[in-house]
Amino acid sequence: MNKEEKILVIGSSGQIGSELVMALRKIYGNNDVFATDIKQPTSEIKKSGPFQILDVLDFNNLLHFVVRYKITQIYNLAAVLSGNAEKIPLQAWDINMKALMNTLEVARQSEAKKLFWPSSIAVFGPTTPKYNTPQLTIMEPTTVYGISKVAGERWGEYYSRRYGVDFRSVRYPGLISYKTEPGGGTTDYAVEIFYEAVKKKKYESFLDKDTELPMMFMDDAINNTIKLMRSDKEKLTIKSSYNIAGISFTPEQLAAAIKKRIPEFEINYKPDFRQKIAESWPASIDDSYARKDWGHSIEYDLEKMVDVMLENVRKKFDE
Ligand code: AKB
Repeated sequence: MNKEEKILVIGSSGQIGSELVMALRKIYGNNDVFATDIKQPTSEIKKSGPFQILDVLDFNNLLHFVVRYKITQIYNLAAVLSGNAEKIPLQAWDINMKALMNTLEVARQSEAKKLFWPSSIAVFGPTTPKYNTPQLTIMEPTTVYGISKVAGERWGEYYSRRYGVDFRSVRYPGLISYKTEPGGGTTDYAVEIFYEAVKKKKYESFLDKDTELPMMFMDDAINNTIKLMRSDKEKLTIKSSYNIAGISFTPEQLAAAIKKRIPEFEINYKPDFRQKIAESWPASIDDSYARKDWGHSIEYDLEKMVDVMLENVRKKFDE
């Protein structure tokens, strides 16, 4: 069955894409996973299989690509993240929505019926229950990124019910990884801190010390994303996007875990505009639907994640 799948990853040079492509190539074979982006990819992606510059905003090119390479599944990871989107609200809305609508339409018009699109904890807002945030609850986001994610979830469900597009999605928490740095998110502090801890032994956090947010190590995010995409469609009761939980912590707790391993490490706090965004988001997530429907589970707790991050960020500086 794997042999017949041809997979297109849009946004393959970003934080998620650069790891997802390699994981998919292990499963489906190097030549059947097509990496595309408007930026150059990592050398490992370039060397291991097909990569092409492709702009998801160009509908005709996208459709042509999908038909030409007989694509059966699309992962569309292109997005302007929360912090950056607040600086260019209208542009961010246009990019995020057009990127999604183009892939939904391509899925409708082609054989690439299975579509993954990432939603986010940003769909929630200050009126949402903050702890153990339920799957089905109040969604009144205050950021343009969050508004685009709620709208995107609705459109995904619409295309699924009306046109039979096999739309699948998770609400990612902050993702922590070392291969490619994130860009422009509110949860990015939890990645930056490792680089600064290794390089300078100090970090100035743009979120306050007690701002608790849901996070997840990238390996868990990738494994669960692929698990969702390989699950039986009949088992999926949520047609929009699944809550998935990883680990929740504050900047102070993360700094303490780093200090245990780097005793000289110091942190100070200088909250900027992203503090307000973070305060509007949940602190922890109830992912019981994802666990029950398709077996969502995680392997990395805070301690294990900090060990792996420090080991690999150190290696990067030694290279
Ligand atoms: C962001 O901070 O914007 C993202 C997200 C939680 O979706 N990491």
